[in-house]
Amino acid sequence: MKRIVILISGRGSNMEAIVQRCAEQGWPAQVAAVVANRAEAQGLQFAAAHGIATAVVDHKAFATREAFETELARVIDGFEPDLLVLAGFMRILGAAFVRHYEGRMLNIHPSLLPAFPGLHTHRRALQAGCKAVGATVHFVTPELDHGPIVMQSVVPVRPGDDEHTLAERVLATEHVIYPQAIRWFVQGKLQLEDGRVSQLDGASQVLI
Ligand code: NHR
Ligand code: GAR
Repeated sequence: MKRIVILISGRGSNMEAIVQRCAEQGWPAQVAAVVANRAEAQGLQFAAAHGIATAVVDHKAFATREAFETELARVIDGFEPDLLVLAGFMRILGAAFVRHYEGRMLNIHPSLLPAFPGLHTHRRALQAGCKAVGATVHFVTPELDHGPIVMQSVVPVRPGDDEHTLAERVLATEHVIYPQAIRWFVQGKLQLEDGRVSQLDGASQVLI
């Protein structure tokens, strides 16, 4: 059984989708813990209600990013993860932390990378006049939102869309592609070569 630790900062709807698909589809894996950097993160309640261990490492309690990340890694490593999953985790992570989990840390980002790394992706896509947007699951590397791409979803931008309607349409696809990408990881079906990901088990994109 592969052990998955999920990092969240807020609602945790991607975390919920992962927990549910893992149970329904009988992955060779278990969600060992959900860790948040904010005690108020709503997702902690869902995790606890499902018998999953939870922990909080509040970044505001640390003087430096390094001190926060050292403690975060200590707490995570206590759960002995094979895979670390960022699911709406809102703190940039330094190179030392990222290297410690190299090749076993995934993120979902609400844009079609390499377009729009960073924050406020839907607002920026609307401002740019994009006609399609989406989400990307990628391995995490020290450079923000630049790691090898595992899976992407593409959704249309419709007349009258605002940040919120777009975010909702993209989020529905995140709940499909993130569990699929993680399932491939725990099944050992992802191959990393020359900074690119391949797998032979099905489509690497969802087109709405
Ligand atoms: N860290 C590394 N090294 N590489 C990535 O690809 C990462 C990462 C940490 C988080 C998720 C993320 C995203 O998908 C992620 C990917 C937060 C920020 C940010 O600017 C940017 C990207 C992502 C998450 N955070 C502010 C900060 O100063 C704080 C914002 C807040 O607290 O609301 O850390 O886009
Ligand atoms: C998701 O849309 C995720 O892609 C995005 O935040 C949302 C979290 O929702 N992530 C980022 O913006 C990372 N910078 P959730 O907490 O309900 O999963």
